[in-house]
Amino acid sequence: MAQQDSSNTNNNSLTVPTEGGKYVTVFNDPVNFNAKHPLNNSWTLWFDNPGKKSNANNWEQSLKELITFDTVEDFWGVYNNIMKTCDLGISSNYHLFKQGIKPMWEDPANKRGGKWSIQLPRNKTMNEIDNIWLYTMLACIGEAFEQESEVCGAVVSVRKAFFRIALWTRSSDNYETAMSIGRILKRAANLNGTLEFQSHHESSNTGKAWTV
Ligand code: MGP
Repeated sequence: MAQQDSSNTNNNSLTVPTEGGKYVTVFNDPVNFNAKHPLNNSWTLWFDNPGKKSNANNWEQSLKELITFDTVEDFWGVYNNIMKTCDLGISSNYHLFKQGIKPMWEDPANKRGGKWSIQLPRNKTMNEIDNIWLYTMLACIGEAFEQESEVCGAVVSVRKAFFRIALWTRSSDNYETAMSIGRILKRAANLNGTLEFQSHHESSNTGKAWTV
C-alpha cells in the first residue's frame, strides 16, 4: 500500500504517496490506483437548448442524452470535461437523472411527481451557480436525502434573467416527504431564498404551494 510522505512539511504543497522514499504511481500499484468507488445508482446527464419554436409536443426532440456514469471517479471525469453552467447559452438546461428516467413529465417515474425549485437572479448568481449546481448533483449522487428513492433527478436552467435549480421527485402528495427533501436540498446546495414545490401535473395542482 502507498504510504503518505510525512517528511513533507510544506503545507502549501500536495502530499505525494511514497514507498521506501520513491514516488508511488499507477505503474507501481495499478490495482489501488485504478479502484473506482461505485455510486448507489447510475446517473445520466442530459442537455437541451430548445429553440423558440419548441412546444410541449416537440420538446423531447431537443433533449440530448450525454453520458451515464456509476462511479465517483467517472462523475468527476464528466464534470471536469463539460461546459460550466455559467458558460451555457440562454435557454439551456442540464438534467441529471437516475438512469432509466427521462427528464420529462411524461416519464412513468415523474408523471405523479413534482419539483422543488428556486430562481436565482442571473447577475447576483453568476459566480456561484457552478458550485450550486455541483452541490445539487453531489447531494443526488451521494444519496444525501432521507427518502432517497423519491428523488428522480435535478435540473439547472439558464434563462435570460435567472438560473433555476430544480429537484424532481417521484410523488407530489406527501407533505412530510417533500419537506424533508426540500430542506436537505436547500442546505446541501447552500441556497439562499425560498424554494417552492409544485406538482408537474397542473390539474392536480390545487394552488397549494409548499415552501422551504
Ligand atoms: P421549462 O423550460 O421547464 O420552463 O419549459 P421555463 O423555463 O419557465 O420556460 P422557458 O420558455 O423560459 O424555457 C418550457 C417549455 O418546454 C414548456 O412550456 C414545454 O413546452 C416544454 N417542456 C419542458 N419540460 C420540462 C417538458 C416536459 O417534461 N415534457 C414536455 N412535453 N414538454 C416540456
